[in-house]
Amino acid sequence: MKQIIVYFVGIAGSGKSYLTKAFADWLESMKADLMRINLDPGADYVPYSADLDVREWFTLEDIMQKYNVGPNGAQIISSDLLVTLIDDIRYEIDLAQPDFILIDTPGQMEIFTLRESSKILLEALGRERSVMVFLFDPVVSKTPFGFLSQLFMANSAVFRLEIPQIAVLSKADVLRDDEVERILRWSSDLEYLSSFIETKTLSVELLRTLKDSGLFRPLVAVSALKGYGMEDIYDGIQEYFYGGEDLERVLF
Ligand SMILES: Nc1nc2c(ncn2[C@@H]2O[C@H](COP(=O)(O)OP(=O)(O)OP(=O)(O)O)[C@@H](O)[C@H]2O)c(=O)[nH]1
Ligand SMILES: [Mg+2]
Repeated sequence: MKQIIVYFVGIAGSGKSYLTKAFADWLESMKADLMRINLDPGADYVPYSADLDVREWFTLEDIMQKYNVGPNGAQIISSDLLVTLIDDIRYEIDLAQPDFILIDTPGQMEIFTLRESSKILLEALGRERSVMVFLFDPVVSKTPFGFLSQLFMANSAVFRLEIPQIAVLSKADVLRDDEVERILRWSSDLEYLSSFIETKTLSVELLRTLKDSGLFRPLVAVSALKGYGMEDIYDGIQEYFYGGEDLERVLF
């Protein structure tokens, strides 16, 4: 059985840290060994107890002071500094030998998806055993164009990181049932989504292209708060790495 690394990626405030916690708790209840890694040096608070935390090395605040830059500059510097931690992270993983390594990525998703250092880190930890959970923000996803923007962001993360993706509708508990249903249907039924978008826009053509390229993925509704959807994430991982084989037999 191979170790699996799960990166939680999504826009600021989309629920990455809480989902890291909820999925970790769920895996633990299934008796899996895991590590939780916080890669966000700007986090004031993380809701889980991190087994490895970038803030042990530096925080955004430290960097702002040391380099005399504002928060955005500090984000970029801290992202570049991540590569200096690779050996330490690898050492800790080798020591603990967990089944799952859950990685909570920095608040601003572009810091993680667009900077070269993340790709170097991902490569060093093992691309072939990596998967990302991409969180669609529930409020942004409520409107058709908001949903589309999230879809493009999700795909930009795939283009950049080049690892498989499980797309989830985060914090689904904040939406009404009919809203959840509609968003899930947008993600699986191109014609239905098109009917919400004015025709003659580029978007409809773009959607077809995305669909033809296999970049249109059905969303899974999850709630870290209520704890649902964890098994779906797990099943998605299972599908990617074991082609539908019953992972429970392999793992637990
Ligand atoms: N209702 C509800 N609220 C949630 C859920 N998950 C997270 N939240 C809330 O949403 C806010 C942001 O959640 P985080 O997990 O910190 O989001 P994040 O993507 O890690 O945020 P940054 O790292 O700051 O960008 C917090 O105030 C949480 O309490 C959920 O499943 N349901
Ligand atoms: Mg966070």
